[in-house]
Amino acid sequence: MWSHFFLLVVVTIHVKGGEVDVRNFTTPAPEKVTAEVPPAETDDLSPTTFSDTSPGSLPGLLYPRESESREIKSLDGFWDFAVPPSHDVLKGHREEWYASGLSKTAKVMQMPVPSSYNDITTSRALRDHLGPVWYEKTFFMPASWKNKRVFIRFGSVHYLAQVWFNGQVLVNHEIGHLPFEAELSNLALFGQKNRITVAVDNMLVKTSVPQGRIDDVEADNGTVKVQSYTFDFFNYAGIHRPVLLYTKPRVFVEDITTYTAVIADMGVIEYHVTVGGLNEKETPLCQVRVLTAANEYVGNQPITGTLGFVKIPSPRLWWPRSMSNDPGYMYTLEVTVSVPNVTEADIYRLPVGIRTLRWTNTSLLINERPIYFRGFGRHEDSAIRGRGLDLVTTTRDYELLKWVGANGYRTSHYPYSDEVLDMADRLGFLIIDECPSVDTENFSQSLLKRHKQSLSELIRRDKNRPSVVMWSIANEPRTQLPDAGLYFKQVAHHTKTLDPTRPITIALARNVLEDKAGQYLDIISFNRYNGWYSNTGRLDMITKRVMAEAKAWHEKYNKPVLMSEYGADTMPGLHELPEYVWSEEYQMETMSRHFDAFDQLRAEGFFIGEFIWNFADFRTAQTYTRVGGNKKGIFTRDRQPKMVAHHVRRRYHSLNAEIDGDTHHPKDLENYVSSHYSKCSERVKKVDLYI
Ligand SMILES: *[C@@H]1O[C@H](CO)[C@@H](O)[C@H](O)[C@H]1NC(C)=O
Ligand SMILES: *[C@@H]1O[C@H](CO)[C@@H](O)[C@H](O)[C@H]1NC(C)=O
Ligand SMILES: *[C@@H]1O[C@H](CO)[C@@H](O)[C@H](O)[C@H]1NC(C)=O
Ligand SMILES: *[C@@H]1O[C@H](CO)[C@@H](O)[C@H](O)[C@H]1NC(C)=O
Ligand SMILES: CC(=O)N[C@H]1CO[C@H](CO)[C@@H](O)[C@@H]1O
Repeated sequence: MWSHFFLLVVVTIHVKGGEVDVRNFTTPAPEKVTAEVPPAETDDLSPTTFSDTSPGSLPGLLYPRESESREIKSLDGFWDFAVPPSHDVLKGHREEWYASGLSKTAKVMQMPVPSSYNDITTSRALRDHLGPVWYEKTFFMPASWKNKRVFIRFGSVHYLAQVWFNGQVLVNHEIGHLPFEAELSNLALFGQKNRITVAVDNMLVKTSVPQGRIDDVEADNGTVKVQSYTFDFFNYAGIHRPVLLYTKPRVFVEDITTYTAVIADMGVIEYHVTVGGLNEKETPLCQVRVLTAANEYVGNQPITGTLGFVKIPSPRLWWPRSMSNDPGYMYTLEVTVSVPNVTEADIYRLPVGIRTLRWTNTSLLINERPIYFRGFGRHEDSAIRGRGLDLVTTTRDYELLKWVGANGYRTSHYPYSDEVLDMADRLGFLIIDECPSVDTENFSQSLLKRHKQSLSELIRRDKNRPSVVMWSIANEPRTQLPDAGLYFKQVAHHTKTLDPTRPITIALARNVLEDKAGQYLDIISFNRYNGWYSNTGRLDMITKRVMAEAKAWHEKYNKPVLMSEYGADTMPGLHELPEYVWSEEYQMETMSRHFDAFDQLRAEGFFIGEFIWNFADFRTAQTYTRVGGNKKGIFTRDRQPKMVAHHVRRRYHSLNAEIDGDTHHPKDLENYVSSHYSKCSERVKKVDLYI
């Protein structure tokens, strides 16, 4: 069965420990799709199966950083690319396209990496392709790397990746948006050409994260497989993030975990270093020092030991934007490991921000000051590139986030790239870091296993980031379903076991009364579209409903509440008075009615933030409710402001001044009208504008 084939790819590789039996792929997908049938009897979520096993420690996966002991070579650029025909998607596997060079067996084109492959060509078949596509790159492995350990690291391949190196199975990875790596040392041809082949499969089924379904549908030329999913963004696929080769010495810094604290006027960085590559009976020497942002050592002597504390008198704390004149201050933790007189020293430099985080039933505090979030849900999405990392778009997005006065965002609906989060750390944005579970339903053990795995990999990657102040363990799951309580209890427990230092949330969307998941969270986030999906066109049915719902969530769970999504689709350039849905005026008034609710809620003491859906317009699957995609952005897809962006900007900068005492008020928030108006508007601000 189709869904079984999908699972088989992963299962077979795991079972055989690095040897894919490609004969398993030679059976073409048969007639009937049975994605709805649970693949195994263990898929039941019966209470007896509830005993959360320990999270299981993953090997470290530090971001590749150059140092005296580490070299990096990028494999980004054009790769050979081939697509099996839609009526025979397993052709590549059957013909062993990895065996002797893709261009020898298939018709290839040049495909840029990183990028999604969907929107680059003019081919409808490629945009809507379902199943594996093939990438290949040849490159020279430097002869000077012969005595090093060499790794290849993929920032993200969506959804399922199978990787061959010089024709041999290397590694496979499931779940897009998260990095993976594999060692090449024993397989590489040093000083010669090497070949890396990747099959990327975009199929989503009932037990993938996120979920989707595949149906057989009659078309003009016979039956075809059709992918559908309930989430509202296009399922872009490809090699989405950089592919890097890098070296380490034999004994190396495998992982670093840091925790920071402030005691009186003393900053403390607690660190745990895992050393990789040790032979039996070898004892590593681990030395740790801290550097300031100006690259000066703090203290005279390194601290020795794989576990320890670095004390920093009068530390410069990591603050979010608007809460400090110097947001995003980062120290560097310099870790050196070696087996003395035996191995070359490995040096790894990890950026670290010193901050504290604490939460109560009504607030989330950073450095003992309460946070009020003002920002967005976003997407990694741009024209032509799809979900591929694009540093130009990344930089533009942060420029716009600064311009509009936001202090944070949620990485809806999957983990964003390392590069994007590095900038959040440095610029002082607050991040709610979300795993790729969207619209979660049909709970099963196989789904739970992958869902937990996505959180393990997410936390392994982002645990040291000061910008990450919350884990979002799902978006809009069906928390009213009978198994939802049991399911999310386990996901929450898993997450808290991996990281007890950050609060967890879910962007909830079911009714307060029927929800079964909120009890396991630290903070309640909710998505609601008053005036849009409900009571469309009724601007007079927003403010009180938002307030009532936020209060109901707080009353039910006695936890801090934030509104994680609200908004209205808007066609840029469409103006209409009085306000009519899809017009710029309607979007602006929808926001205003929410702002009113938020200000009243803030006075209640438990309401901790407002996130507009969405930062920018983005691509979705084709449907009659979407014009070129979702248009709820306050910026267009090419990152220009809609009318409402100026309105939001005035609010966010006002909040920065009012709540955080931010003195960097932009001079151009208001355009000059007349001196009479300026005096008037001072008075107007104090009265109800909606009369
Ligand atoms: C979940 O199950 C329902 C009912 O069987 C089905 O309609 C729906 O498509 C399933 N969702 C997924 C993602 O498989
Ligand atoms: C129809 O499908 C067959 C294989 O099933 C394929 O060979 C043929 O090219 C298809 N025709 C069109 C017009 O797509
Ligand atoms: C390493 O070598 C130096 C000089 O050869 C020697 O002084 C030192 O004791 C050695 N250290 C260890 C741990 O063997
Ligand atoms: C927070 O809420 C919990 C559960 O509702 C309650 O037991 C606890 O006393 C509350 N804490 C405070 C400080 O109000
Ligand atoms: C997991 C699985 O079904 N593996 C099968 C792969 O194919 C060989 C024969 O070609 C079977 O023996 C395995 O059981």
